[in-house]
Amino acid sequence: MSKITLITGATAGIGEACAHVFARERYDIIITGRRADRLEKLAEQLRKEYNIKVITSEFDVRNRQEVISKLEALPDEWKKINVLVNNAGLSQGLDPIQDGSYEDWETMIDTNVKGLLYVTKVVSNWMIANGFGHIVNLGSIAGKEVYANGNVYCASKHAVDALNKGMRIDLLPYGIKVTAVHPGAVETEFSEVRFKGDKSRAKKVYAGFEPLVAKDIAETIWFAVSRPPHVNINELTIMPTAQANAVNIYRK
Ligand code: NDP
Ligand code: 8X3
Repeated sequence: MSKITLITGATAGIGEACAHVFARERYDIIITGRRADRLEKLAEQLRKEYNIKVITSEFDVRNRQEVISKLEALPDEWKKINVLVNNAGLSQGLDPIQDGSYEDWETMIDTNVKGLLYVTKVVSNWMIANGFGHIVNLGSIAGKEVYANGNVYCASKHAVDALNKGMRIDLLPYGIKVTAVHPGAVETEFSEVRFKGDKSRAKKVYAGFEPLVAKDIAETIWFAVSRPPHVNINELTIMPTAQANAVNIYRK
């Protein structure tokens, strides 16, 4: 088999773009997410376009038992994973702390933090047994800075930042690389999800400037993954040229 990458949250945005970039680079790919129809459609497209092997695994990263059983059910030859892209994640709401929804908070923490941990535990053990591997964690500028009403989403991405640093230390003796990519504004389904389907509010987030697109992030991840064996990119922050930090965006 070729090298293998497992991408969580490949049904949209950055995860889907990563699937295309890794397929172009001749990796066989495991794509995961909750929307089975999208996974099947993407798998077909990747097989046709790049002539690589693709398998799909439908699970919700918040469900620990499901994560473990679906991953353990993968064929043994697919457990020789070279690259894990911990991408599945989301924001829900943009409210001051006193008005925040318990449900939104739990969804973000369960997905962005606990989901990433569940997948990482299973796959890092395979990587240790295999003697190779590279874990790429999707952080955010929200994991480096805090902005008004971003409270819990920012906290969840600060947790990813800490976990990225922690797993890099813990996996050091095994030669496993660990990288975080922290993007600013990327136009995907992210804001539509954050605003629970309100497309016009989501559109305003990216109005008046040129945001990043998912492919920009996928190519950056590929840059990190394609460094020579002795080089690890610990972390990397990537912003639209029109965005200086979490809050300063120059809009025309
Ligand atoms: P999208 O909404 O376009 O894609 C999110 C992906 O995550 C989907 O494939 C979705 O799949 C998956 N996902 C969400 N919840 C779950 C779950 N419970 N179980 C399994 N999969 C899940 O957003 P992006 O591509 O923009 O986001 C990808 C990552 O990048 C996230 O971690 C996000 O926080 C981060 N990021 C995004 C930025 C942006 O501006 N867009 C900036 C910085 C970081 P499905 O719904 O099918 O399960
Ligand atoms: C997504 C970018 O600025 O909306 O992580 O938090 S931001």
